[in-house]
Amino acid sequence: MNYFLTEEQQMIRDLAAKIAVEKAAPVVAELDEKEEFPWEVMKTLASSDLFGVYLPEEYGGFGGGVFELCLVTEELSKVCCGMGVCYAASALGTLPILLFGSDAQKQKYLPDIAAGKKLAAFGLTEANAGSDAAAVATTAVRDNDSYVLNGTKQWITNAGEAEVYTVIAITDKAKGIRGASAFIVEKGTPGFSFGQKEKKMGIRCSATRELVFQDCRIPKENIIGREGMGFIVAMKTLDRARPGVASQGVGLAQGALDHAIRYSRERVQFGQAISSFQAIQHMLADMATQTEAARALTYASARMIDSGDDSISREAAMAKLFATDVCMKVTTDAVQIFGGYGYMREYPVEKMMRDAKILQIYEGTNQIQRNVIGLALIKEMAKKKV
Ligand code: COS
Repeated sequence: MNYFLTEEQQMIRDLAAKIAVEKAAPVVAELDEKEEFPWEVMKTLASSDLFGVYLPEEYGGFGGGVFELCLVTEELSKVCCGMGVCYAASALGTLPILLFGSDAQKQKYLPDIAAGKKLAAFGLTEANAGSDAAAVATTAVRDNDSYVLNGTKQWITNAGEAEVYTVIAITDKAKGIRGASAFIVEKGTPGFSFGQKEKKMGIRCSATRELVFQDCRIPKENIIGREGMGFIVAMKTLDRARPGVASQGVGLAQGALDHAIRYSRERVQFGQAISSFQAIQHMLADMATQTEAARALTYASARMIDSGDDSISREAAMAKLFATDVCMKVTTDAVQIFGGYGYMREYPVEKMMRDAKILQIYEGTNQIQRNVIGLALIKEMAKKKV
């Protein structure tokens, strides 16, 4: 399908695809097995200026937006969704600064992030604050010119590898949701440490750890926006990051579909390639149609965000929900087409199916996405007063 990419967008996509095929593909299985962070691939993305595609030119970026971010994420995820998330999660951690940071904060942090010299990470989730993002218990107490942070963030992507962390903490418990604030915390700050690397089902090359704050003192200038804005910072960040998760789903689904088509042409049963059977052709047709529909929705939501439209929660949630449900189905069907071989680690679709599952869970479960969409529909109708 023609999405009428500009010449620059085609160039970005092709460059990301080249890196994915030449640098990522040869090490995918090994890094998955060893659960090792893909630093070499990240360095290649950095030297090719792909970390700054969504950042303004004045901070060393390319001047694109969420759409460009999606293009790169999709190409990486076609080959390895774990690498796709290492890249996309850095943008998730950067968005609070980009959307709500002061000019001084942008000057200080964005150029290194755009150059890929520093990765970022986003710290919202806690043991008791997952879907219920407002239940955050980490505190930040003002003490003269500092804030002192205490608490533990859980399952933070890029934790330990990233240098810059945007963290949501409570500054005024009595105010509930309006008592949360967002902060920038740098790796190496005394009182800030990391938990053990988590052992995961999929996306195993990506790093997932706890962020542990024990009397961690940061300068008061590290608050993002004002006290009390933390929940809004988090929600608006997630709205703009969800097409990125959708594009992980689109890329991963496309990668699995490509493997399934190739395999069906090679595999001979009953004296002919299984691609000649209508049962297989119909499966491939559904996988391709669903993947393309997911891509169209993802691109449309990203373009809507980049147009500056502010009410995009529903569309971002739809893209994330649809693309990641499609991805789970397509990767499962790819394993089915491979049959017994698909279940073996020797073949790539086994990992792809494992990787797909997390997409329905992180950055808001697909049940939460349905809540967001449902509430938006009801609110919209109430506004129309019909
Ligand atoms: N943009 C702007 N404002 C938003 C918003 C958004 N997307 N979502 C909510 N808000 C505002 C609401 O308008 C409301 O403000 P008012 O009180 O002034 O009306 C306030 O925030 C509270 O909203 P709400 O009552 O809907 O909050 P809930 O506690 O019910 O939670 C959900 C809302 C479930 C949508 C939220 O907690 C969520 O997104 N959870 C999933 C979190 C997540 O994605 N976690 C993954 C880990 S991060 S990688």
